Amino acid sequence: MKDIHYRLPQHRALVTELPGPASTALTARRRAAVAAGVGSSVPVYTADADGGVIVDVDGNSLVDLGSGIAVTSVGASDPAVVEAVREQVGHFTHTCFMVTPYEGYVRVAEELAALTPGDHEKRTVLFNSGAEAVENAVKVARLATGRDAIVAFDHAYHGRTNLTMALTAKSMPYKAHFGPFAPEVYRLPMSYPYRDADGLSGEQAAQRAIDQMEKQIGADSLAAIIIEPIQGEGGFIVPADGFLPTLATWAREHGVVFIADEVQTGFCRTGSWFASDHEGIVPDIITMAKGMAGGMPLSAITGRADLLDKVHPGGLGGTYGGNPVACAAALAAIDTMREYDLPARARRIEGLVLPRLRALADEVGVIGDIRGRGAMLAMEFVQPGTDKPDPELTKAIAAGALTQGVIVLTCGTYGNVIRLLPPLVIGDELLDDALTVIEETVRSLVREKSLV
Ligand code: PLZ
Repeated sequence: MKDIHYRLPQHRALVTELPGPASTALTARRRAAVAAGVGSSVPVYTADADGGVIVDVDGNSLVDLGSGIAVTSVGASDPAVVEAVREQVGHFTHTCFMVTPYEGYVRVAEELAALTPGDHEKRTVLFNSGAEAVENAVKVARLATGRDAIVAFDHAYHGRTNLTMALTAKSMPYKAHFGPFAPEVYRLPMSYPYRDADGLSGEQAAQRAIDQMEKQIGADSLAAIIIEPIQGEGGFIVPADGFLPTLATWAREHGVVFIADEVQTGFCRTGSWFASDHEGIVPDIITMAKGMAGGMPLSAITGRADLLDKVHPGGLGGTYGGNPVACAAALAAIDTMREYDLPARARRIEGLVLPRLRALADEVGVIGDIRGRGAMLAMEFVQPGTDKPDPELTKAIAAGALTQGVIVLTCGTYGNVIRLLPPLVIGDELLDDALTVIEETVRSLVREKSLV
């Protein structure tokens, strides 16, 4: 595997308590200026970031196991991305692709056609955020099929705009009091091996959803099924083998557009370019964002040419969609993913992390499930001897790891999942150090709370 050269020292080093005085002062200013509705998981302000570390405004060097929610897969200051952005801003920052177009947009579309699953003819549209990509995938599916209904799943997360709130499952904090929501969205049971009845196969779980689609909606009213191949915010839920292919096959047979939301799973995160690749799924439309542009805001839908090209000229777009600086960043980030074989690095991270998490689960009685793929791995915390979620312990683990300088994020419908999403360029030693901190934090909290 090709060596990565870092700009910042790749170590964990605390020079103040966390948060330090400079972060605390910024928190006070923030309270007076930034709306309370915007949260931050970590009360520490960023000064610099590279590889697997974030340096804060007090000079602390923290290990980043969150990647800004699965975004900085190539690192937060990948030299190729930095250089491409510098070069592009020196020429033009914006023209609007709908006014005077530019090559970068076309090249990104060519790359996405080559990288996404399937060798059929494809078309791409670029946007700014994951939610915007999801909205547009639904628009295309409705127009192309002439049908209205959309199916989403339990535990799904698809965004915070009005339509995507309707698709997202969890009320608090994403939806509560923000309605009314977009109509014609139906929610069906997911395959969640840890919480499903013992022995329920992926095919059976899919059949349970298919029965509901046929009985409650009717296939000929259904425009699209949208699903995350591994659910992200909902708890890193990996459906049982066979679930996704069975749904995809049924969708194809009934002219229902199968949309894979790979906003979180895409671009090498799960050990292949897309999570759909693992089960050989070829989605009709795939939504992408996060990891694709090395931290710059860019999202995309790529899908079957016959579907995308049905939309009338001018029907899709937006002022900033496919901004030239974001496109330059994406092309550089994709080059880095190839050059350093980031799918292989994600698999290597899985190989280093999974055995450690499994051993920890065997040792303490509070981890109900270990799951995930590549560098998208999670532990689900429960009360000892039960499958009852323990969100308080989960929160305490994230907070405890942070005091030691390790940033980990939580997720899950029940708030009881610790998820690991390191930058794919993180070094082995740094990862090893961060895992040791997590293990020690879990052990000491289990002791302290007498959870046996
Ligand atoms: N689809 C699968 O994971 C974003 C959201 C964090 P945007 N996930 C992180 C939060 O609390 O807002 C996401 C996703 C999947 C769509 C989205 C939405 O992407 O770029 O945040 O709009």
